[in-house]
Amino acid sequence: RHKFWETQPVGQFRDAADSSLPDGAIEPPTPLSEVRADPYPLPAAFEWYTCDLDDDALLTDLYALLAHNYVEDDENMFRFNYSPAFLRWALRPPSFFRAWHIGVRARESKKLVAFISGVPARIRARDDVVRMAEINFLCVHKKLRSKRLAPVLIREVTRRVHQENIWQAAYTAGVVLPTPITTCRYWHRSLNPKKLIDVGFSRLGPRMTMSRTVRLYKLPDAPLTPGFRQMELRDVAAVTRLLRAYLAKFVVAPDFDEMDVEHWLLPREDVVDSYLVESPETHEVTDFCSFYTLPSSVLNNANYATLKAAYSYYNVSTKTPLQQLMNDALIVAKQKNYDVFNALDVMENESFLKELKFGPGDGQLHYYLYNYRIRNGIKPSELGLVLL
Ligand code: MYA
Ligand code: JJ1
Repeated sequence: RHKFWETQPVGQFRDAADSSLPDGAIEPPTPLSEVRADPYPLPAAFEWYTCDLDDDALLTDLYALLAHNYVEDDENMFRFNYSPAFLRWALRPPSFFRAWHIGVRARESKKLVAFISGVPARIRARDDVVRMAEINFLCVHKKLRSKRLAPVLIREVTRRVHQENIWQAAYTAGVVLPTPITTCRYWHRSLNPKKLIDVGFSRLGPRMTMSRTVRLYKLPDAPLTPGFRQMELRDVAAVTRLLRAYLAKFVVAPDFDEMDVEHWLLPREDVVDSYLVESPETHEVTDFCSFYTLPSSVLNNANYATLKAAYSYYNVSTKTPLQQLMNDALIVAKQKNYDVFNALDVMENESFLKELKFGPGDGQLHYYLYNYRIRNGIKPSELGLVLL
């Protein structure tokens, strides 16, 4: 059934019932001297091309490859449209490896036709902190689909990760592969219901008029919680403490240090937004919320070319109730002109989704680990990891 995935050290569907297999690495590391030294062969018309994201021309080519060929919804109405600034941010965290930004070009025209990337991360599974690669942005040009290029890209990124003495990876996909550690649902909170309905992202509910719908989703003009403000550089230590203590509650979560928090959570315009609550009395940072910006192209609509979507990222509440904190996140997203606020049912998100008028989407997101078994998997609420 899965000619490629059956050969890989991942949870196999046939082992699902076998509870004797232990948690942890599926196969041991091999000596670095035994890691294959040269790239896997590609069909003759193509060549490997390690991408330099400092190069604006390359970044533009990568942006265009993804904007035209990356993930769509099940009815092909929308396609993710990651911005160039977002791609630079996502692919260059602390200690990133340039060799893990892997392009495939046509030898003749030099056109970029496929891509896969990894970035290093420390991810904790139960009490085991593991160095992993986070694999993302796997893309093959529409005209080159179903030619078994994806397995070559995956083998090549695996080889380059192994060369750094890293033997595990984390990734997400909209498709079912052997074997998810958990399956999450996307939820959506309308901020601009009229546009969402006009582009076919949502529908007018039964017995609802447009004006009733607009009123239903109305939000205050400004955040309500006293002390709610943007995160700044001086907050990195406090946010790291809050986030580390919070993520410790989950079965699988990143192990963030201050450098990671500075990279992943310090606000960058139209890429990532972070807010916190600083107590007006004690000046303590007690709560934190964040979202990243990922627009989607609207395919085949005469009136609109893009949807501006915010995606819930990491949120921590110790004093402000999570629901109130996320309501303020919705308010600032609305102020900033986002059309929709999206969230997965990970961490404690279930506790606010319905109350804040999120509705379930038609998309799922499956989470995977490579060469790491978690017997029986976990629930979305036990997952403390959000990939971009
Ligand atoms: S998920 C986002 C993936 N991208 C898209 O969905 C964009 C639009 N689609 C495409 O560009 C293509 O359809 C892709 C497949 C490139 C997805 N993850 O070449 P093929 C398997 C893993 O003939 P194509 C993300 O970025 C499929 O089951 N495998 O197919 C995370 C089959 O294998 P098998 C996938 O459609 C990526 C084989 O590929 C996926 O032309 C994590 C068919 O190949 C998928 N999303 O190209 C990658 N889709 O026969 C794994 C299909 O066995 C990382 N397939 O069923 C693993 C860890 C590596 C590092 C390890 C370090 C230690
Ligand atoms: O965005 C998604 N679905 C939308 C649009 C559906 C259009 C028709 N297929 C959706 N809208 C309903 C919203 C409504 C708002 C008011 C309240 C009720 C709900 O459901 C879906 C997620 O739901 N997105 C996708 O399908 C995109 C792909 C998701 C898989 C991503 C793979 C990630 C790649 C790895 O990095």
